[in-house]
Amino acid sequence: MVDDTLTRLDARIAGLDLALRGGFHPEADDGVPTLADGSPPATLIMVGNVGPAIWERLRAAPEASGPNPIDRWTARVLAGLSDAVVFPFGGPPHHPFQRWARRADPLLAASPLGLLIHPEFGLWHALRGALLFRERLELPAEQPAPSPCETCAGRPCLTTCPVNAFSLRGYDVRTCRTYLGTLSGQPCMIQGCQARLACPVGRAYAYRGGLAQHHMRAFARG
Ligand code: B12
Ligand code: SF4
Ligand code: SF4
Repeated sequence: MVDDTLTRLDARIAGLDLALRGGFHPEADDGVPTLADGSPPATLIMVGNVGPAIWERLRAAPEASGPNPIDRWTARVLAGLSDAVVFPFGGPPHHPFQRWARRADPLLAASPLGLLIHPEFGLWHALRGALLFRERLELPAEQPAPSPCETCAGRPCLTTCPVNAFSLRGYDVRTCRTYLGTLSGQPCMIQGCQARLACPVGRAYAYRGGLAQHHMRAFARG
């Protein structure tokens, strides 16, 4: 049975255009920080966003003007929902959010781009915060599924980048950023990363317009 706390949290988070992305009971080697009194949290619940819905809400938020609007908005709206909250930003050192996200949701897998892929949402989701609870909450049992990458014909994410920034060796960040500063790089700046857009999975959730451009501008600034 799913815990009442989770049911209430789910409604609260959905009302913010965010989504609960699973949870787990941390072990010592998960690297989850302790609570303010030094005790280890018994439950971590991952919060993220799926698709572009978050953008309209952000545009209306007081954080819309000024630096890092998504991070500042997230910090405000997630405060007080749990015994502690930690964020993917603010490092280095960075909390291992992708590792935690895979522990929290067995449907997630690493894609060749370094992003986690979900069988429904594809590459179009992000991690916004991890809610830590002193209590051990009852979590739904999720079953893993094969990664869509395993059966992907042609792996277009690896062949679409005009400057071959993604390869099986990893992501050449410098080559990508340099290209984004050129005239030819403007389709990436306006529509989003062409390699990410080439993925056939979860296209209905792809970031569009303002959200795509916001992320690209933030990334290009470094
Ligand atoms: C540093 C960082 C970057 C760096 C370096 C990535 C790298 N080569 O390692 C740079 C600036 C290049 C980067 C870029 C992007 N990033 Co980034 N990044 C991070 C950050 C803050 C820390 C990663 C880290 O070092 N973790 C510490 C280690 C110990 O944790 P880990 O979970 O075990 O680490 C994993 C990652 O490092 C991952 N990884 C390895 N190589 C790459 C390459 C890329 C491109 C990515 C995204 C991840 C990745 O593999 C590790 C093992 O699982 C995370 C947030 C976080 N706290 O995790 C976001 C994060 C990984 N990024 C994310 C995203 C979406 C991006 C971008 C696609 C978009 C953007 N934010 O602008 C871009 C890619 C640019 C493009 N062409 O579109 C998302 C991924 C969501 C998902 N679906 O998986 C995260 C989780 C942020 C979030 N709020 O959701 N990123
Ligand atoms: S294009 Fe294919 S290999 Fe690349 S991320 Fe999408 S499903 Fe995976
Ligand atoms: S943003 Fe453009 S240049 Fe950078 S990796 Fe994606 S497709 Fe390549």
